[in-house]
Amino acid sequence: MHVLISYAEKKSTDGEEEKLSQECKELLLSLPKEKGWRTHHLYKYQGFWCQPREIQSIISFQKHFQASDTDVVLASIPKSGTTWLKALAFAIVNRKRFAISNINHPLLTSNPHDLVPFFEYKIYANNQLPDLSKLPEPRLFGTHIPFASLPNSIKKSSCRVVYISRNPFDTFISSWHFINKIKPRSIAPMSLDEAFEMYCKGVIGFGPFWEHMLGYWKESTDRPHKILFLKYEDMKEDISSCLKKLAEFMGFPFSLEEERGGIIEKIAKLCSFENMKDLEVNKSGKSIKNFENKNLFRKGDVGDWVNYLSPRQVEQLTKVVEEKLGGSGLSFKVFS
Ligand code: PAP
Repeated sequence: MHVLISYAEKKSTDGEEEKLSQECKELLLSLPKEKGWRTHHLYKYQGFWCQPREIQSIISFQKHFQASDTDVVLASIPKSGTTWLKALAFAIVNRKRFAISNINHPLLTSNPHDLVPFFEYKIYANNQLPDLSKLPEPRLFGTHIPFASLPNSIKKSSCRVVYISRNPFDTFISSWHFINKIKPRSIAPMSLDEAFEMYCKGVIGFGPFWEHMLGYWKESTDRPHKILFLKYEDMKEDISSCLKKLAEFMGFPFSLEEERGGIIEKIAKLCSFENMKDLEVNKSGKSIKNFENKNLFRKGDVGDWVNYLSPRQVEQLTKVVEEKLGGSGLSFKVFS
């Protein structure tokens, strides 16, 4: 009875929770919650913050997904360069099927999120048991879920995981811009100062950011054949070396002949920020959950945070980063 009353009370404030299963609604009542960035609330599920609808699809994913040894999972905390990594990985593993210079290459007409679907936003969003058997091999998937919460079949099979990380200063600024562009009208705009305080407390989708990064970082140092840990800033600085590393790790190394033919430069150009931002599909199309693709391409710079954060905020976030990541061996370049 208590559960029913509490849910009825909550329902009036949380429209986004109405479509959830009864199991999920009841689960939400037992979880810690905070004000959300673009939903009324974020809930702490298995140690990370997420939106109500994501929890339902994450539960299905955790229960039902069966990894195959050839799968590649591309993981990140939002706004770390996921779209870029998806484009690069798709171009690499499919280069025999779709020549990079082909004027009909799928990356010219589809957003990378449609070519490499997210488990939590797409595959399990409205379907507990999607049929994934017909996807071409290697299957490429995306996720923002922390390492500890991935299904066992991903952790235990020989499938590979590529993680892209980005310095927390730029990730914060990118998240703040993105959220204010895509939030529903019913949610008030979030000021930079308010978002900043939440970010420093760890309250952001899939955060705390430090736990997200450390989960994949530790696993990548323990099992380097299983997890490749990439940094956005390294990719901006030297895309060729990163592409070689990525191709080898995924089991699709470039041959000498391919390298001599300029394949690395061609992939880098096809997936570059400038090229992708100007494509019609990324200027006017929509992908995951009906989001406008144009919001996925803002500036693509390293160090844009200097234009937004006050000296006090820089000091505060520096302290958080030092306290949480110091001693882990993980560090970031924060200036361009
Ligand atoms: P997602 O988590 O919603 O998928 P994600 O792709 O991880 O977003 O991050 C978007 C950021 O990557 C944006 O950064 P900004 O806000 O600082 O500009 C976006 O501009 C940047 N980005 C998108 N595509 C590319 C690309 N091809 N090369 C470099 N950066 C990119």
